[in-house]
Amino acid sequence: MVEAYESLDYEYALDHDCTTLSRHVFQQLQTFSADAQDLSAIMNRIALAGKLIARRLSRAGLMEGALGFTGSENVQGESVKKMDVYANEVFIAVFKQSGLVCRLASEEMEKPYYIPENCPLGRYTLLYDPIDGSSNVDININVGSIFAVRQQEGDDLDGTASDLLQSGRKLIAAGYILYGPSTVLVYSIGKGVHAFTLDPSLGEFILSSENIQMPEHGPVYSTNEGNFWQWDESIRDYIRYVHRHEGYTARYSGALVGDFHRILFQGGVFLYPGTVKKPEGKLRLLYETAPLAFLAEQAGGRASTGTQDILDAVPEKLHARTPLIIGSKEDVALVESFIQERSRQAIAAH
Ligand code: AHM
Ligand code: MG
Repeated sequence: MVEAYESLDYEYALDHDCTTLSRHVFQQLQTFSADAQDLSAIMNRIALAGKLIARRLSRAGLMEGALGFTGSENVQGESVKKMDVYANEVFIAVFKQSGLVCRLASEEMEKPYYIPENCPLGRYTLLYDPIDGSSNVDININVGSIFAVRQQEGDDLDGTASDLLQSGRKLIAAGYILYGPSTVLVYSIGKGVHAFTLDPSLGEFILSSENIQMPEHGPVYSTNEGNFWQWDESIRDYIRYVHRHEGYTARYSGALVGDFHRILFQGGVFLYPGTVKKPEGKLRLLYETAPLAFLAEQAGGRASTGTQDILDAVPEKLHARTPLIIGSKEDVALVESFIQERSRQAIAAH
């Protein structure tokens, strides 16, 4: 009798240990169709990129030339770090041989990178931010990679990738890899949000949390309050509100992936609003805000620009930016209520 119970325990433990990412994708789709195989293979490639980046990050402090700036600027005019370049190239390298992805569009590249030999078959585009929160890299604090997958529409013969200038409702998968004390991959293919932890002894991402549900409210508000002086009055109203009410706590790491990860599990809200001078804010729609909005909605949370759902926002160019308010439903609605109130007052004053 005792033996029988023990063997059941093993069975459970092994099953848990063996839920790899590709197996999970097939389980979710309940089919081995060509589309399911593509998606599973794409997720596997993303996981490989995550492992390569995690490996380099874990030894970067001991390596010559792994940390610091390259001395050049990217298309957005930001100083590029050596890890940004490495991680960007890792994604290209793992997808070059895949036969799956025809285009890669990244925060670090002015134009999409085409892999023509993949295009007849692999009509997918990968959108990604190779290292999100790169100011954290040199000081050994968490960073992430953000990704999203879309089906290519049309032939894109002129190389403008104009089909990407549509709303985030077109995403078929999205997620991120968080390089923290452990490496965690979180993804959704539109069937809930699931987290996998990299088991270094196996070299595999193993399922660690399934069907994650974001709490409807949480104590955390996460924003760079150093920007207070440049914000619109409505955002200042919200910050004054949390300063004056019990039950709020501030958490801000400088890496969106890490801040979002906390909120995904524990609830709360992350804000990167626009400023009076730059109303569109800092974060990029295609590579940062839309992929995380896809996850937030899948987990029962919300993501808003302040005036519309992030997933409804249509970029006017590849590197378009949007303000971001993302997290628990109630907390996002509270921030929006301050924005609505100020706009009502502005209309009434005219
Ligand atoms: P990056 O992708 O170039 O690193 O920029 C995005 C990052 C986010 O991860 C983070 O939330 C934000 O920029 C931090 O910006 P700031 O330093 O202005 O607070
Ligand atoms: Mg980023």
